[in-house]
Amino acid sequence: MFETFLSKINNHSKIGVISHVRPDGDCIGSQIALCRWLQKNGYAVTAFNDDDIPENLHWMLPFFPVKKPDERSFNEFDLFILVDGNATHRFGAFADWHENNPRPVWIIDHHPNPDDGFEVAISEVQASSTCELIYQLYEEHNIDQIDEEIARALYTGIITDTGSLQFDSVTPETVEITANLLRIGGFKPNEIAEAIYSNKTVAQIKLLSNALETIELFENHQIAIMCVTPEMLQNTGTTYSDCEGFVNYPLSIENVKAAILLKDHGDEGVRMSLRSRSNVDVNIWARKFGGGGHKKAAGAWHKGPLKEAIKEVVSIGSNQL
Ligand SMILES: [Mn+2]
Repeated sequence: MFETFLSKINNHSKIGVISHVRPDGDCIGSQIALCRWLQKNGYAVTAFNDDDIPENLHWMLPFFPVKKPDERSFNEFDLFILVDGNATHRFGAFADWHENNPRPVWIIDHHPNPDDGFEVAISEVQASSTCELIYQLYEEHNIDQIDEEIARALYTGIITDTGSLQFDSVTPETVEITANLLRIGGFKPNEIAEAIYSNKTVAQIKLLSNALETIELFENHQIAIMCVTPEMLQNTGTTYSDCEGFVNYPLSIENVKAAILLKDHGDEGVRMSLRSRSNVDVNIWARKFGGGGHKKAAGAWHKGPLKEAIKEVVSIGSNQL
């Protein structure tokens, strides 16, 4: 899988590695593990992300720093590698800079329908996570280069992108890789699980309680809708970043095939997170609104207002059932 990558990488010396906006465990885990690989093999490497790294991933940053770019940050690099995304526009400031500054761009990713024009594209839609792909880079090159910190970073990405090894993207190989990472890393699953999941604030739980009250079922209980509004954030002293994982609650209702969490951003529109636990393809669904993602998890914006967004997302979804 990494033959081309390994044969061409030594044509470069200064490499920028960028993870997607609104970062998650898989993009940060794979970014850190890739940067450490490049560093161990003699490349000068810098990691960039436009956004704040979620609080529950901060423990990973000492393994490799992730910086916020400014417009001059990118000039010094002769290669860029984008991780966990397959369209330049998912990578924030880099997309604008790159329009006027053509440089080779490679991707390592597992989302469907990649854009054209990447010099090297490791695009494996069936992979559970980008972290699983970075593990394969180490395996094809020198597995002994995975140290304890890299093992923790890769493990985190696999766990967060697979709902803790529950999704249908998980193969026997995924579980074997996860087991190897536990062995190499010398940590217990609960250490990572607690760092990632058991750090909710009381305010977040109150917000969840508000959001649960909004659950509505459509199409004979096959589509579940949940909303979060600015008033709820104000009443509980929270922000939209506190809604992480909320969509799994409506998705866990019996007979529900797909769930959508709608976050009302007022004039900016409505942010929709779509999840499926059936053969309903929420990537196709989200693309009708100009968004996208995976078959089982995708996102999109609606121009609003909230009531209109609910109506349209349900009517488009009903054609998919
Ligand atoms: Mn991913």
